[in-house]
Amino acid sequence: MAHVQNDLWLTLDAESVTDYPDGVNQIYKGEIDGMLIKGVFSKEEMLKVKHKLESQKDALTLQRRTQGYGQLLGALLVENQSDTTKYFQDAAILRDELKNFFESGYEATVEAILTKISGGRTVELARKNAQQVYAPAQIRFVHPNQGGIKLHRGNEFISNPAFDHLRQIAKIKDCLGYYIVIDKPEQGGELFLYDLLPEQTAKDKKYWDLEKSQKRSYNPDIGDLVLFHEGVIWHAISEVKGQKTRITIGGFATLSNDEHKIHYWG
Ligand SMILES: O=C(O)CCC(=O)C(=O)O
Repeated sequence: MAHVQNDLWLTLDAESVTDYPDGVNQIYKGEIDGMLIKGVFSKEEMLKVKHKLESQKDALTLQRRTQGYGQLLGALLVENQSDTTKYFQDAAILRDELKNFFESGYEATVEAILTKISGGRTVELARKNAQQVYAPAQIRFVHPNQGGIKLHRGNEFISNPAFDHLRQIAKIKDCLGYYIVIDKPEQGGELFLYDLLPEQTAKDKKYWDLEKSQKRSYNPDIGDLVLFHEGVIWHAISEVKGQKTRITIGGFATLSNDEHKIHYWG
């Protein structure tokens, strides 16, 4: 398979992303909704990552945080509003731990793939200064029978003061999201995109009938990377079924305000 194009969604091999050299900007501008890039990490590497996550669980400096859908390992930017001190401390710890988890280099691999679709822009992990560097991602554990990750989109959260610095350097409104599958559940855990929901404020969403809404679903495999218009398109992760937890690692990406760079963070 070289690539398959359905409406505004692309499914491609990691080698074929070069067919979309300005892909990040095309998603940012809404020309493409997203892309599923196959085999960015090998299944063997992801299996090792999963084993390390499990076997080193209690030895890690960072502890998993409980979330509605399960657990999160990483730094949480919106945790303390404008006080991002703890965020940057946790981000530094996570960056070190990712070096131990990913033999191939997590940041190097993500940057290499984003660079191929960056329109010639430099891809850089967002940073506030030499000491305060954003985390490249969060690791999300979606547990079985907990309802999945509820309907949301990035633009709901960007007025949080935690984003004040990012707002100065990057176009965080309408930004992109990405995630890579570390382990798949037996059933469920698909990404659902809802195209026709009203453009209302987030508080109205509890009244929306998601069952009846038009939706598309994507089910990436272990090692695949999904990059999509996370800030704009309402989306959810369906409930996980079976015994296994769905494990993904991901974050956000967008153009710098001067459009010379692509910044990413988690
Ligand atoms: O599957 C994931 O890691 C989360 C995907 C998602 O909901 C997001 O990126 O906003």
